[in-house]
Amino acid sequence: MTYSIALGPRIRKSPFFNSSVKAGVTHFTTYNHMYMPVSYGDLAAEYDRLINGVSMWDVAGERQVSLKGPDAMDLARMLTPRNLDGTKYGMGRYIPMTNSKGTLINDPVLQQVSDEEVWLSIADTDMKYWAEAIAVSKGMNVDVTEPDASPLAIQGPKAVDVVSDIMGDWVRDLKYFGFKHAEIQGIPLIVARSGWSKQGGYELYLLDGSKGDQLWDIVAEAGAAYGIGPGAPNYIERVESGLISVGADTDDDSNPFEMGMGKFMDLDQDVDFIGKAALKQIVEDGIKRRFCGVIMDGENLTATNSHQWEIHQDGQYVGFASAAAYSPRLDWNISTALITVEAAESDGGLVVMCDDGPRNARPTSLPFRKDQ
Ligand code: THG
Repeated sequence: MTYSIALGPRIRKSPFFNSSVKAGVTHFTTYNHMYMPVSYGDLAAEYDRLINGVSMWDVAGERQVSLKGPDAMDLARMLTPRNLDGTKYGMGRYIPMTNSKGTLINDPVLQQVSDEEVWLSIADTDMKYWAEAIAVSKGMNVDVTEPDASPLAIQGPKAVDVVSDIMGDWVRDLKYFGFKHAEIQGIPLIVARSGWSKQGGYELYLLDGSKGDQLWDIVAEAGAAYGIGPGAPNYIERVESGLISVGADTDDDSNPFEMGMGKFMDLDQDVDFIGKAALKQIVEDGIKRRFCGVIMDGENLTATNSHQWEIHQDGQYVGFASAAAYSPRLDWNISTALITVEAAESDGGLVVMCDDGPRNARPTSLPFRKDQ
């Protein structure tokens, strides 16, 4: 059976779309209503470049939601249980966002880009409408828009060399999630030390969508000496590293505590953020599930899962596996999973209902790779 997803005007093209096509993209997903590359046809080479070299990714689908105006920071504080005290220009922060039930609805990187403007670099849910609705309901003086800003990620151990060759040695001094406005050959950018991998790297936020191909070429040329090649947020590496993908790893009941985000939560702050009462109740009742890893028996997985796979224990449903893959570095079949606390703390006896049949499995903590 062969089928493909059709292209059309309702889903947007990234400023790097033509460059990705020229570089040989074979598979897209959609992310924030934009096509986003997921493969260039050789997953083993893409994984190897990320682990050992350097890789460039069109992640323009990580759209920005701009909160702009005198109440921008107050609105940001309403949107997250994270305490935003001390936030300043140049310092990004990873923030859980919750609804009134305490459900995790997004997990963006927040950047205060100027005195009265905050950007949320969102995962794949419609936070622009949510943020505007909250602002309107609270009578806040803030404008919520999607700015012309499109991240191009450069990831892997050699990313630091590529980006310092392009931008200058100052990028070596950026702290994790640190960022700064910059320009290269007349192209306005934000340069951030971030990216959805644990291999280190940068994100160049293109601030003029008409210059995507030009920026792509600059990075490809500077990276040639280091063997750069195209890639995409890497399925296997993100599972090894335990990075959260909202929507894939979560469901309509997932709260930040069960997702392991407790360290980003401050329920005692004065701010009356959305979900505060529900989250306090969740803490009082104790969490019922835990985001963890599972290691599965059987032949090496040759395909990833296209939907969440049920996990059973003693014949009972205990949760689901969300991103399963064979890890070449660990030589294990691994998956992220959201399962009952009892199942997560058991020694084994899990059964994952994979597409090719049930596999015995055991739980483990995240990340799978403890050395990073
Ligand atoms: N970069 C940018 N925008 C993004 C992502 C990104 N938007 C979508 C998505 N990724 C948002 N989700 C995440 C999830 C995890 C991380 C960043 C964004 C991440 N987490 C580290 C971890 O969990 O170990 C660090 C968290 C911390 O310690 O603060 O990096 O990647 N622009």
